[in-house]
Amino acid sequence: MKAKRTLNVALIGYKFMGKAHSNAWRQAATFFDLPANIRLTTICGRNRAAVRRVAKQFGWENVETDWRKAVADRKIDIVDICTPNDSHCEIAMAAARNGKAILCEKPLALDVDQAKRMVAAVKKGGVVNMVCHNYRRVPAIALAKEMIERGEIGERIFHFRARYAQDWIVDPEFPLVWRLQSDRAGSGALGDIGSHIVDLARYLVGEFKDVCAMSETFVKQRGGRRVDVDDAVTMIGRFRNGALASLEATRFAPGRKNAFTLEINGCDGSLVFDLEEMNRLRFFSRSPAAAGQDRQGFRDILVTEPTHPYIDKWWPPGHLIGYEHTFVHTMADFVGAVVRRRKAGPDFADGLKTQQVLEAAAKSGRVGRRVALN
Ligand code: SOE
Repeated sequence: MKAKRTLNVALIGYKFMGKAHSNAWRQAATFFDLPANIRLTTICGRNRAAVRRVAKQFGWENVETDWRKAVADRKIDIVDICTPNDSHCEIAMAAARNGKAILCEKPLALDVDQAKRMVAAVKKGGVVNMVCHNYRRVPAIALAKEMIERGEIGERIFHFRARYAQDWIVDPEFPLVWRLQSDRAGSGALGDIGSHIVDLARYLVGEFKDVCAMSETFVKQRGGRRVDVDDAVTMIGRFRNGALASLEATRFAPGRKNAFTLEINGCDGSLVFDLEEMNRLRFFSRSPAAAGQDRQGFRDILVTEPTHPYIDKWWPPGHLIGYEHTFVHTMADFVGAVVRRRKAGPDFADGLKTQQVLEAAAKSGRVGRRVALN
């Protein structure tokens, strides 16, 4: 039996996403029969003491304060980018030049121009690459994808409707953190959480033909500094396959902590998902076989069967999984792609298409009219 190769990972970033990814690298190696061993080789961050604490907490072997050294380290196979959006491009391009496989947190970049450069770099480097849109790997979302592909809600989709709502910056006294600065984040709710629902729209329904959007910055000053990103955005759009999109991303919905819901209506049925009940998928079928004339209604699927995506690696039916498992599923699929040198969706080319929709939405908000996607 050929010994498994070992993939050395360098993680750039150590805060919220750095911790979610650290946990996921460990759990993927534990719960999934990966085609390679995973080594938590190096974790990078500017604050050595803080990075040391996270390294100790999650078992990273080495601490580095200069990401360039980690990216150039010949023993590193995978670079995992969990930094603020403004450094994604520079780090990814350096990693591609050094022949590293790259996992990059969403959104891919600050703008389309950077995203295009990242796509060109990974193409030139011939390296496996993925954008970490973890919600694609919620089992209920992966099941929805399978059901749509099997035609269970019909060949024709009419509507994709999604809302991603949070409330962490409703307080005007909340400070101007990097996610609220356009030079660090690129945009506000649009790129941070809007990128998730645009990615899911593209994944579940198809590519956009055009979009029309309106955004608002409700709190215009924080700490005496002007807020130059959107606090909320509302988008409508049309897919190339004729379906209509209604999307909303807001950080000003008191009580909604990290709530995203989606509904897809097809000619033969509908699917409904709510992240606050992430182990469930609601399904309505118009097919006569599904229910007698007076027995129609949404079926509430508990997505915990071993036949459901990823679930066989976890617990018996009815024992639920959580937000952190979506990152574990992402790492497991990414490692498979790295070892087999195949595409791991969504890759950077996907990330570029999502960035183009985000940029079209921002442009639409500025010019006050619909913007086509070329
Ligand atoms: C903040 O809005 C945030 O951490 C996003 O950046 C993540 O992508 C999302 O999954 C949770 O909320």
